[in-house]
Amino acid sequence: MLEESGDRVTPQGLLYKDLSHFVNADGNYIFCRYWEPPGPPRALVMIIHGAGEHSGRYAEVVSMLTKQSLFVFSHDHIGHGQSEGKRMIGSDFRIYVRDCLQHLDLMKDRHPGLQIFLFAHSMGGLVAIYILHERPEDIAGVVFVSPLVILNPEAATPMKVFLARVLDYFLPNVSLGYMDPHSLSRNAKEVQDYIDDPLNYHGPVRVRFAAMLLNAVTSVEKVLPTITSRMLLLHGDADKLCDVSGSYHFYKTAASSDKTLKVFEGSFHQLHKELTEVTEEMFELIEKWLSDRLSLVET
Ligand code: 9JX
Repeated sequence: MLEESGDRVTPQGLLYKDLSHFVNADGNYIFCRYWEPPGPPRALVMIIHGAGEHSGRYAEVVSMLTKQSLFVFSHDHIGHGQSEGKRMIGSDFRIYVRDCLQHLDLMKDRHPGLQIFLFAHSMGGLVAIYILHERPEDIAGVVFVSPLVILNPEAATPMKVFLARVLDYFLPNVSLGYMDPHSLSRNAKEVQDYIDDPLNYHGPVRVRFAAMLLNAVTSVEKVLPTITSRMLLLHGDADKLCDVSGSYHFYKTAASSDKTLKVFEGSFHQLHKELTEVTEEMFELIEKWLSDRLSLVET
């Protein structure tokens, strides 16, 4: 794989041959990150990032996980961060899922016998639900942080949904406006960090991308009752992007016997970059949830 990379460069101009990557089924180069724990790993955790961001935004989550002797890995979705692909122009949501499964298989082969957990945020949560649907036996459990299950009903009014679908046919590149990061966290420093990070997408939301997400959210409805995996669901009840009702609905609908939902009062979307007390509490919860399940042998 590596010798094929030749002179292929990331959107930022770095050579892929100098970076961790894999080549997906369409021949696109996907940028990967790996964080090894100090000792032998107890399990693997795959981080699945959200729309418009990238795998480098999980440093705090990563250090919490590697401290627990977990081997963490992730990649930038196509069209994101240091991976190839047009920026935030989704052709098909299944490509995100397919590429994740490829990376998962790669890591399963490299670390046979280790359990694999997922840590998924926002749109990454929607990707994770589809992964669970396709490979329930491969995943030991999932931590969902503000998963995208239902779009905020105020943002996605029936009229806007209808318009997005019609426009998608004629004008897929039309801008629907910008996402406001100030509405996603109460922590001003985190908002500024997000704005200053050039690997995030700072352009407008295009019709094509919104329509793709709408379709993926609509289709997931049938998938939810088929989910049987262990899961920890974390969501802020003041989330203006992915409504908390999505997590309530997922919690009620999933067939899992081991499921936990924790709602953070007054918190916005970006729980792992929220006010310190919120972020600390959620990290403690995740640590405890994972350590309680690490020793469990799959039944
Ligand atoms: C985005 C839709 C979900 C159109 C985006 C402080 C998502 C911080 C931050 C990174 C938020 C993570 C999440 C653009 C255009 C559904 C504040 C869209 C969307 C659409 C994700 C990840 C900002 C947003 N914010 N999101 N981030 N994103 O999946 O770290 S820090 Cl429809």
